[in-house]
Amino acid sequence: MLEKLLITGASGGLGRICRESLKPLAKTIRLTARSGLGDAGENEEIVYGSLDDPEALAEIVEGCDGLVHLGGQATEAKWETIRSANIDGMVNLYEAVRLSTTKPRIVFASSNHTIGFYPQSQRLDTRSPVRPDGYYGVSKVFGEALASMYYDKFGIETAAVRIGSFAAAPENYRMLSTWLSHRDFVQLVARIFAVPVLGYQVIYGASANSAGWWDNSAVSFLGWQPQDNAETYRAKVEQLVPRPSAEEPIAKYQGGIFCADPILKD
Ligand code: 15L
Repeated sequence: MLEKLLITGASGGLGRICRESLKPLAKTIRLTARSGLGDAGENEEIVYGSLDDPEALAEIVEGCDGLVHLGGQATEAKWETIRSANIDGMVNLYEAVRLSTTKPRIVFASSNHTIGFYPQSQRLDTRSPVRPDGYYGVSKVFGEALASMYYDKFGIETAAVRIGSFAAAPENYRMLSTWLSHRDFVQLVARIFAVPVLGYQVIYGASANSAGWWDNSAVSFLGWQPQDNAETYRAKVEQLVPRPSAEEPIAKYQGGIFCADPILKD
């Protein structure tokens, strides 16, 4: 069991699920975000702070032996926003980890948008070259590279989880391939902290979807066996959502509509 597990971005959708479900992994859960965390529950600590504040981060990270990094910008945005949250913010966070006495093992919420421009007809494994679909995807590629370097140089271990579509249930045709259920994500995080040696790993964060595109066999040592399959929801999706034409980005590319995002300016 971990002594203290830090969750960044704890007020977001993924953060709220982790706040409840990751409790059994640690004696204490430390939650951080800029705001919106409410009152601390049993075995919880709340520390507000921002990824652009290295001094605050040093205090937030100190004493933690596990870290789930969900903070940062989670969709396409103008470059300044991406750079501040996902480039500078990642450097600030990894520096805080390097300089801490506890050097937590890290789960980094990377994204399928690191490989978003691959066609949906192609199956990928964790060694496939990246093909980001926007500034957001590029920033996650940077985050993965940074984590890899901090492992090789300083031995700080990271699992970069390329999350597909984290949701209670699949909501469209693409999500029949990309869906990651709440319970499968929670079980993946538990396995990442359970293995004696992690190193630096890339993992596709998707449930056991029959229509999935991603092969995690290189990280089978984690012993993660996703339980859910988006196929269970196919009939519901077919009933509720019009089928897109094969030429629409959502049906063509693994990153879906992110591939059609323009370069955003003010
Ligand atoms: C992501 O990386 C986003 O954070 C999330 O909002 C979804 O759009 C997801 O990818 C997805 O591709 O479905």
